[in-house]
Amino acid sequence: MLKQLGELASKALDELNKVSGLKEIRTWQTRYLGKKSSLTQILRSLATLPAEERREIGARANEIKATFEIELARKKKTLEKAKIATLVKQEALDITLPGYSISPGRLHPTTQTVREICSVFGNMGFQVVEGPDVEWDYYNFEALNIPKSHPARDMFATLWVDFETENGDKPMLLRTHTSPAQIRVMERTPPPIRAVIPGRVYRYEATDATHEWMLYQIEGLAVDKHITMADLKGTLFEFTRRLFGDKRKVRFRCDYFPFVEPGVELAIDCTACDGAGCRLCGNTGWLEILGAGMVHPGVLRRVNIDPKTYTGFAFGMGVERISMLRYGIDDIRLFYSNDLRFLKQF
Ligand code: 2NM
Repeated sequence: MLKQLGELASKALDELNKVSGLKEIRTWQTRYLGKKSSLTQILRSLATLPAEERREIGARANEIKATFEIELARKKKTLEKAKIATLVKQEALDITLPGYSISPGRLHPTTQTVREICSVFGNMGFQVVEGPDVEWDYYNFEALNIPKSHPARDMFATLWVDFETENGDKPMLLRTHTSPAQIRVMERTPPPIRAVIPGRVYRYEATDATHEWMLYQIEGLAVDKHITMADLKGTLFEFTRRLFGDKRKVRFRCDYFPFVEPGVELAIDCTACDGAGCRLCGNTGWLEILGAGMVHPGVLRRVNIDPKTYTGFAFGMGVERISMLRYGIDDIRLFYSNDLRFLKQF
């Protein structure tokens, strides 16, 4: 059998040497390495041989198989090179033609705006933190002064993952704002705290030009001794100027959020009409950018921060809304319907 193997090897390699085309090489491969080839048959029959013979013949047969594979690959390469050389010679292949260009990818407009806003606050000393998208009812509502009976729960049409059960399992939901992550930051960080939290939030509602069931928010938080409304105004005034330019006027008005007291809404004079009134600002001359306020003492107490020693301000904004105002986009659904004609403009 050893002799037979030796003859097979020299015959096969001899033939391979004479092969001159890529088609022939496939025939050779089937004949000497295919399922029905003598080599494969021998390898298959090894199990039936006595142990000593099996070792010797097995080793030799495998060695030959490896040689065949190496030589086959080498031959293929040589033939392919020769083929290309012939084509170039015949000028059938123009190697001076430029290649196909690969169009570079880009960041989604939301990602770009998130990064820009985080970088503005980063430069003012805020850390960027993230929290979970799936939250406990406690972090999303209870800890933020929104108990079950509170009418403010109507402000959020919630996507529930799990309801409270009789055996006391806690209700779970897709967070309706990024504030629960602020609670988590305050629970684990002793003041001073400066944090911004970007992330997805979810609402159970029908979509239209200004509503999506999933959107991005960025919320910020500063907790320290002696933090006042003046710090809130100064920080957010500076933020709007860095994002919208230093021509902008800024307006603060009273607003209500259960987790702050007092609460405010910040608007800038319309970027399209400079306050004269137009379609973008609904003829009011103002664009509402974000909500903010001084963190409610009840919220601080719940995370074991003493409101007699520490105070804080917090704010929150919708990222898509900011992109829409900056780029003049009139339908929020464009962001997540994956139309490249839209996405490629940013
Ligand atoms: C807003 C508006 C006002 C806010 C408050 C908190 C916390 F956890 F510190 F209480 N986080 N975010 C806040 C305050 C968010 O979004 C419109």
